[in-house]
Amino acid sequence: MIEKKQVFKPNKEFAKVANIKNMCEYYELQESAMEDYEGFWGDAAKEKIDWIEPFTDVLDESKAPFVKWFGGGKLNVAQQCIDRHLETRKNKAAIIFEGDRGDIQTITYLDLYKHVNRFANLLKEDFDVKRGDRVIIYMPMIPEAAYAMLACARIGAIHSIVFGGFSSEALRDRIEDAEAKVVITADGAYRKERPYMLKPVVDEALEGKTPVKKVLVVERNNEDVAWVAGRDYSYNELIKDKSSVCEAEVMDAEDPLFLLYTSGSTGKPKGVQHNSAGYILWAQMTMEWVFDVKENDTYWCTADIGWITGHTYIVYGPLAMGATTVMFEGVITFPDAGRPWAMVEDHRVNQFYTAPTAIRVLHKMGEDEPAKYDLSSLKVLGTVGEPIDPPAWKWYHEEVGGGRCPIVDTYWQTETGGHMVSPLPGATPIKPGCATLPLPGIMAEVLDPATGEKSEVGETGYMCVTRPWPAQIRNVWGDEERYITSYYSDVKKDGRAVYFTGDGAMYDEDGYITITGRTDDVINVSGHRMGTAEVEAAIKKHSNVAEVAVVGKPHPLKGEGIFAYIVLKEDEGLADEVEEVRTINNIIKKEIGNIALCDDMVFVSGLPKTRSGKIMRRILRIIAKGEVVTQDISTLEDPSIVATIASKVQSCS
Ligand code: 6R9
Repeated sequence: MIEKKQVFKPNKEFAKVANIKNMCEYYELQESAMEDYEGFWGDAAKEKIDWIEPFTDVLDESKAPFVKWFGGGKLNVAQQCIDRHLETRKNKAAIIFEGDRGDIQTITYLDLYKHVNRFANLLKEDFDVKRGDRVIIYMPMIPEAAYAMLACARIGAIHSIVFGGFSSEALRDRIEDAEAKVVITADGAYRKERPYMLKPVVDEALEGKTPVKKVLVVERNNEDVAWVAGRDYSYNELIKDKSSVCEAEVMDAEDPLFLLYTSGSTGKPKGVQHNSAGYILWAQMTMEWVFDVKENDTYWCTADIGWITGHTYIVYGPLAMGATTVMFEGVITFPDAGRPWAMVEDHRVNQFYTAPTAIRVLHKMGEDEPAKYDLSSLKVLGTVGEPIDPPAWKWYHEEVGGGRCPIVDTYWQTETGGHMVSPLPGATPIKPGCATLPLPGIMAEVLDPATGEKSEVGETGYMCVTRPWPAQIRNVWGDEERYITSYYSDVKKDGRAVYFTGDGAMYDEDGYITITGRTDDVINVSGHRMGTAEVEAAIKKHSNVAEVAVVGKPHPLKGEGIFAYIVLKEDEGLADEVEEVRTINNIIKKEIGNIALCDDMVFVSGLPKTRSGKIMRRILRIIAKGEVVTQDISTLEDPSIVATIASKVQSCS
């Protein structure tokens, strides 16, 4: 077993040519940001972005926590990702697509330019999409999804991608909240060599009153789908006669680029709003620093574009820096757990980025698979989404990375736009399971919420960011109050509200940061955020449910599983419970999607509550883990309920 304390120094050969070569360079950069914050970011923005008009102001904090970056600057993010590369990279692969069934497409930067412009013209001419309009993208992992994103960026429309695993109700909620006028979808796609469908989910989501006027359907699996005349249009038909030239809209630095809905501890998912310049700047900078991607490298991130990782690290970041990004439609364990390694070998992948949950599954299903392939092209391995446990780290490092590739454990969130705390592969001595240090320019600190002071070594504190950064969330779509209460109301430093991530964290003796997990009612299932309140709201839709409390429980593969305690209105015994589980699962599938299905559902006679009626989730978490409740429960409304619940859970497990 690798001890957590073991330190892995960067490979000297790698460091020599890395973008950041040693810790001195790192500290110099970070100190220069501390000394002259606006100078640091202003220089970066001047160097990295092809401005249509230069910015006149770096950071405006006058309405903090609502901030503005690069005021006066004008740009277009699609140009930053495509046009500016045409001079030197027009025949370079921008996207290498591998389909579920092994079909491959290589899309050069020039191809990408044409596809995106045609798409943009289609949206403008046939769908009347204008600057500032919201466009929902509900798509499989196919190149057209990336074209759709960039086409929106090109004409100044705001896209909001909804993960293809979300249900019609979840899609409807997001459409309504964003007041989207267009949905871009596909008939479906392929998973494990079988077609699956998306269009029917869109049809359901648009039943009744909806702001959506038109639906664009990309044909991928050519299965039959229902068609609403005057609303549904075929992409493959409309795109045929579109011009491959489309002038890019001149956008302000702070014009919104996209919304991405994510779970919070309360209420419905929040529309995290990212704006143009700051987001694309940081997407590009972190690609260069954290993955150390070089001109001839091929980079692969296994995420889905429905999550922030797919936005920043499949599409925007790699393309902004002119890299080659691999996009994969399929399932990484199909046809067997050698699939990703076969792909690394085939495409000579240099940087591979995935989630610990995927590593655990690949390890379990195919411990010896990596050895069957030539993985010598790999230079950097990355993880994201949740803490990585030592056995998974060790296997990833030794079997996949051949012991030579640094593992960058990247800590960040939908709201942060890009990486926040992460090793730099040529510089940072790495400790397994530890996200290490804030990236240059990022003032991430672990604070004691009571005092706003830095936490002591070994004490869990709150993971905060004490200065605004360019890629930060700008607002919760249409809800400024929620932006403040969600992120700027828990911690103050020197009397000023600072950004709180919702995560706990801890410093070690070297000042390294280890993320200890969420401090709120958000659970992390396979690296995806799930709000307990959302799952509870879905379960409550069942007419026979009186009360419900959902908590996270450690899960060997998923990181955390979903555990629901349910009080039924009429409890008619065990036979009924089986039926109720089925009914509730169906409701969850309809309201949220399969990703929110509970791992455990236990029917109990009551929930532990304080006298003021607050559910004691802490106790429920302890019982879910199978541990003994040792804390004082005498103040509960009905202390005896704890033992009753615990014995029910024991009998179910
Ligand atoms: C990028 C992404 C964010 C939450 C975050 C934290 C957890 C992400 C992590 C990590 C430990 C890491 N998280 N990266 N925990 N180590 N390297 O995952 O965004 O879906 O918004 O989730 O994921 O709890 O707050 P998002």
